[in-house]
Amino acid sequence: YHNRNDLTSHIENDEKVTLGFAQVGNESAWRSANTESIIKAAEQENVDLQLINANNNQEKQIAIIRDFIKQGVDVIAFSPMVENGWDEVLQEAKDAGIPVILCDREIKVQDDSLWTSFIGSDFVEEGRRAAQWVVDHKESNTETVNIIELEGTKSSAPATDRKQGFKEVSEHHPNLHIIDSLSGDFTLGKGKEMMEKALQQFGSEIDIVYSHNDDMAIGAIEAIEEYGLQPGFDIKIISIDATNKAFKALSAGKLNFTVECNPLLGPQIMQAAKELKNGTEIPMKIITSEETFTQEEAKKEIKKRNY
Ligand code: GYE
Repeated sequence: YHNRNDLTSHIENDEKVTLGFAQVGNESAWRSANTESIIKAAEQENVDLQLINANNNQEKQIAIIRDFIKQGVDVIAFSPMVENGWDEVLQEAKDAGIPVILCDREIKVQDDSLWTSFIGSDFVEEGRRAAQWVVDHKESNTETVNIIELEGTKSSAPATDRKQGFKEVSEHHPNLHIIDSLSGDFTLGKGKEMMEKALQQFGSEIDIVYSHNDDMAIGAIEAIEEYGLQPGFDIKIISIDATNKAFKALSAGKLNFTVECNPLLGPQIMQAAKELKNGTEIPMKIITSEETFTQEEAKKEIKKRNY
């Protein structure tokens, strides 16, 4: 039988961690997989999770975080919609002694002690990998390659970094021209709308579409088909996330390449929340490992995926 203090310490350790998660929205298939991973991991790890959706609105996301501070949760986590505008509310969290975990997107603040840990991917590397495929598949070093870029949510870390990464590689190849960059806000609908606009302006001049996520790439595929061209052939398309939508389009020959971005961050977030509650130091950055997929590789991989 446990003596008194073992029992007490046991109860203290098992006291449920309360985690407030301010989710950015439900803008893409990646985001749905991310939300599901967080909810599932909280159940498995016995974490008392409150996940509230900000519907891609920063003011709402700040209000949700303020409410968690008022409730006095143990830990706050969120996927910052954009990079700027977090200093004030995170200062309030710090003053309340509540540690903050950044999930999948980073921020720019005056004082980096306002957040404790970032769990996510290296978006700049994802952009480089996308551009490397274009470099490896271009027919010549002189023939002009016209590229349309579909950007994610303006001022978000993934959009900024994926743009930068692509440029870091493409700028060494003078025949690669980004003829226009349009913001599709990471959604299928806006991605389709922007691609329609690009087709109106450039038509079959377009050789490649570089999309910052799969949902906008699927929108672009629909727009290209409705315009009367063959996506994957007349216009090649590369995207990022590697969700099921991308694997289906790769297998159908309508998408040419996708760079993985791992949404299954739930287990790492719960682990970090528990360690913070127990006063354990945790790393400032936890970067997840990722791959890339061609049409051939997609046919095999699709069976292993559940998102
Ligand atoms: O690529 C996109 C989602 O922040 C990494 O946001 C995430 C991005 C992801 O809408 O599909």
